[in-house]
Amino acid sequence: MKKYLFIIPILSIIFALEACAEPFQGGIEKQEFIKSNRIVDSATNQPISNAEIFIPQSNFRTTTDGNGYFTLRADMDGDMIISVQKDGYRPFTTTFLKDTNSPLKLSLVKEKPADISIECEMCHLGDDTYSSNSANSAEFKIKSIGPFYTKNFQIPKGIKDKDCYIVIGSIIGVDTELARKMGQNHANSYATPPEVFFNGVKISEIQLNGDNQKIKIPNNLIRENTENEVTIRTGHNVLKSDRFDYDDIEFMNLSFQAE
Ligand SMILES: [Ca+2]
Repeated sequence: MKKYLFIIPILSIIFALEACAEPFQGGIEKQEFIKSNRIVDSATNQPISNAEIFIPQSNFRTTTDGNGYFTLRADMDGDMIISVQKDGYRPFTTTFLKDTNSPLKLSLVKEKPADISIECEMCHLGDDTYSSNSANSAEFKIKSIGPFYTKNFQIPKGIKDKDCYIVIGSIIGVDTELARKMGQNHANSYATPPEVFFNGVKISEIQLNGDNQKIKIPNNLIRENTENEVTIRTGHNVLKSDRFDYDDIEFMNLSFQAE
């Protein structure tokens, strides 16, 4: 046993030297982040195998192994949205911050009968012009669909007396004054907050970037057994005067939940 204890430090030194010998490529050091991350069931804490992980900004996909582990082999040089899908569970997104050093442990919540997924894709709102100091601008890879997103979806009967929410899985790029105060961006100016409308009535303003933002829907706005409309309109820069500038934002995983 003593012999092995001696060998391990030697091997460590050899590996450390190997790591130092990593060649520079085109003057840029090749960097890869390899992390052991895990996905579990929020109620039982049991690992979830074969969950699909997707990072739209880098087009990176992987799945969890039999013990719920997954590895990120992406050049995570900025804050990015990680999306997780698994049958029987609510679609899940989380914002991975570039200075995150510890492995991720993500908890998925079982799908409920009243859950309605409105949008799984990542959406970019704005005009595709933004400062490099804008929150998360380095991650914008998807072309803008314009200043607003709108979608109709059916709400079944028997929902009206429950607590109903529009849930935004993750949102990045919001450049409000509050987001700037909280250190989420370093832009010189700021923008009005994105607004959320339900059946034509404004129900919320989004002041900050982040995950799992739940917006309560007033029950009198909900139409049962027919189509309902949700709209997200991005804000605009308040200090620029030479041209109208929409705030460029991205969101992913929009759903309706009743509890
Ligand atoms: Ca813009």
